[in-house]
Amino acid sequence: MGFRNFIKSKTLLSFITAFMLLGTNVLMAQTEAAATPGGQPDAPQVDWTGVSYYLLLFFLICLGIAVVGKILKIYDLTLKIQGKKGMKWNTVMAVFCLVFLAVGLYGAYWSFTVQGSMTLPEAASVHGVKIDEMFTVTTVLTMIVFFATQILLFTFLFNYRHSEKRRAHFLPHNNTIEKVWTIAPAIVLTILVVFGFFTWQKIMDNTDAKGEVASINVDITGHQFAWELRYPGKDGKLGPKDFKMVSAANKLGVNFKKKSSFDDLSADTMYLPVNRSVRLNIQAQDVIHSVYMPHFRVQLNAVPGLPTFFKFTPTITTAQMRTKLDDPKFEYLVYCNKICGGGHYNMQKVVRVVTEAEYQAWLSRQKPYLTDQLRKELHFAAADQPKTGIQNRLALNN
Ligand SMILES: [Cu+2]
Repeated sequence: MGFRNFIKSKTLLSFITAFMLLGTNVLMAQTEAAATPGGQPDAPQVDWTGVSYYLLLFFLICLGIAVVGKILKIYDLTLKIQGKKGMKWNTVMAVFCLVFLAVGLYGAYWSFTVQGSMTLPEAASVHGVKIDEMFTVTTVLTMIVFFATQILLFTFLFNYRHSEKRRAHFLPHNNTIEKVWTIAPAIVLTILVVFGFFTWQKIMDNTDAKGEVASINVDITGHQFAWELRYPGKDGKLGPKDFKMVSAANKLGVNFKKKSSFDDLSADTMYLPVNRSVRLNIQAQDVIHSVYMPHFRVQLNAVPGLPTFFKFTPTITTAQMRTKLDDPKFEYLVYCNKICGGGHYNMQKVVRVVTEAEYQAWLSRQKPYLTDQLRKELHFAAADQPKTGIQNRLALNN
């Protein structure tokens, strides 16, 4: 036994030593990096010393609890040796249950108040408000169940702890109870699912409402690792695409056999006019990406070979949101929300919601997708097939 304990304490000691060494190592590496003139002191760093500190603290607390437990056990034994009754372990455990309930409920309260304030600002789109409503309803319902069941569970454990004066009642089966706890959650869940189903159907409804101005079509294409944007030109139509036409100058593979392709514009920032319906045409060129615009509660996967779209209406301009959040640097962003490879974290673009006038002014400044280089490239291609209409049109444009 003695030897075994020795081994155990040795393992524990080497464990603690390893953690301390790891801590100092990382600390030294960090000071070194900060001292190097070429180092980037501003870059966010994971504070591993902090992590090992908390792990150590956790193990120390466990050790402390174990020591207190042993002391109580010895106290208990001495009581028994003296011919006394010994400790009431059931009462100790029951009190611990109440303590656990109080600490747990405080933890839940803490996460609501502290982390709750880190959630997204109010939805900046028409359908986003509905999604938020659904989220609130689900959260309120599940939280009622959470608090009720936790309080019941731990107060029952406390109230009905072992007692010499009480006999437990044996209840092998009760149909009424079974029915209640099966049917009640089934009804609540069905309501939530049906509610969600109709909301999603409304969001994905692609028909224009009566009297609504036609949606603005914006092409968003994901590839490793960037989003490419294409806006329609004066005709309001986006030219069709063909993956076989993708080249260095024609990144998206726009088909220039169609007239509608010629006035298409390429853009670096996604500008959207406020209160106008936008239809994002979503595509991917290599792996699955995901268009994610959290402030508008928009997310849809970009799947290679499967064009999808998402129609929504932004309601709050960037300027308005900046005032609301009291953050003059605030920008809406479109992210990629699928881990699509090494550069995934960098796959984002700024989205600016502006007034109609600002949007038109911005649109007039955008460069055509059909660059000089692409014209040259197409001209060569057209020369091989003299019978296509492209050559003539290109000749006119040149
Ligand atoms: Cu991606």
